[in-house]
Amino acid sequence: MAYQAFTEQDAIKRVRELGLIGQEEATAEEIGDGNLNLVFRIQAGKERLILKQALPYAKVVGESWPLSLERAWIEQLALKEFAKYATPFVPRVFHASHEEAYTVMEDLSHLQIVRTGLLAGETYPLLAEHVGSYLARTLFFTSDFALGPVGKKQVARDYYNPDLCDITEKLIFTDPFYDAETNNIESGLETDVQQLWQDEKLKREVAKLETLFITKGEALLHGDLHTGSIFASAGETKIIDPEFAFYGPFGFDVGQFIAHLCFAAYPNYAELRETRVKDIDTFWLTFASTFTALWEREAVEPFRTVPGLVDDVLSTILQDALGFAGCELIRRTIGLAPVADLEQIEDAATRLERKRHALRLGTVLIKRRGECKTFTDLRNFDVTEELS
Ligand code: SR1
Ligand code: MG
Repeated sequence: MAYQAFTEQDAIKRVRELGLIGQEEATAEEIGDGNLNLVFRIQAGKERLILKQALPYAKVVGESWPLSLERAWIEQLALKEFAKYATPFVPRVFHASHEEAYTVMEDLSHLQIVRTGLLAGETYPLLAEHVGSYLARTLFFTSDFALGPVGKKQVARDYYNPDLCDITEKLIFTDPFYDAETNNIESGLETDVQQLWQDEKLKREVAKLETLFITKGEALLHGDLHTGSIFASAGETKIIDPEFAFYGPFGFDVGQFIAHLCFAAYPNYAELRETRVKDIDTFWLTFASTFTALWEREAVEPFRTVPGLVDDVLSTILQDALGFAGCELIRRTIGLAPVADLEQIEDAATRLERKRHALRLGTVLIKRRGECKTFTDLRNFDVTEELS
């Protein structure tokens, strides 16, 4: 069937034709609050489903920013690929249509989007551990270390995702560092932003990180792993929305998640800072220990028994991740897709102070990531000078 954007009734009709619901009365609601897609929640008796359909443009900007529909197909392939290695953390896919650019999947409305939950004061005691385990498993098992050179390239063939990589290259690695139209700079931040734009050392490091993002095809990435891409409860975690999936550097997803744990402290920094630092600790320790255990058990890498090699791999992942986290902190503060963690701070002076903090923290992480060869270095890292 040729592509057209669905209405609520179209969505119901399609899942009925597929036999995913019966003839009973059904309702559908468009609940998409992201930047790119339509998301319908369909209810028929006790059955609840999600139908997600790509639009041929970026919803957040409008039809002036066309986008390939291919991302919907890539997203459902990635969900299935990730489910092989991290089943408990991935929503189930029931059906996908390449032509009509939609996927029908498990409804997760018994869980909450993590960013929304954290803003409402919710806690997710297992979140950091779950995401650490999910990333170690999905990244390791889609890499050369597990698949070998032939197997990895066979998987990588499906994840050529130019439009979505272009968004990331522009919105994360380029526009925030120039006076670009897409930027969204709050009044009062102009001096800080000018300083950032004049920082040639920073731009030099950002350019290197962008090159890593473009060229270092180590593993199948989620590609947009922020707290709005995660559903959770106290005991369960599901990672959704991998439409930005492509073969990129191990450190990219790791760094994005670290950046969004930092953002999650800003609504109440004095109270939340320590908890979020502990979350980053737990996340990294779970990631590193799971990755190391998989390496020892499953790696097909001929050099896998060389002492210290896996530690060197993890050291590079950490340094790359800190640089990517820095870029994400900066772009969500002054770029096109801001985060509620900062925007919902009601007091203007506090909001500006936290945004300045995010810009400085991002800058320090990018420029000084090379000093953090181990996580202990990061724990001992004195950022007070730059952040005072
Ligand atoms: C035009 S899309 C803007 C942002 O939304 C997505 O979630 C990605 O983070 C992208 O950079
Ligand atoms: Mg998304």
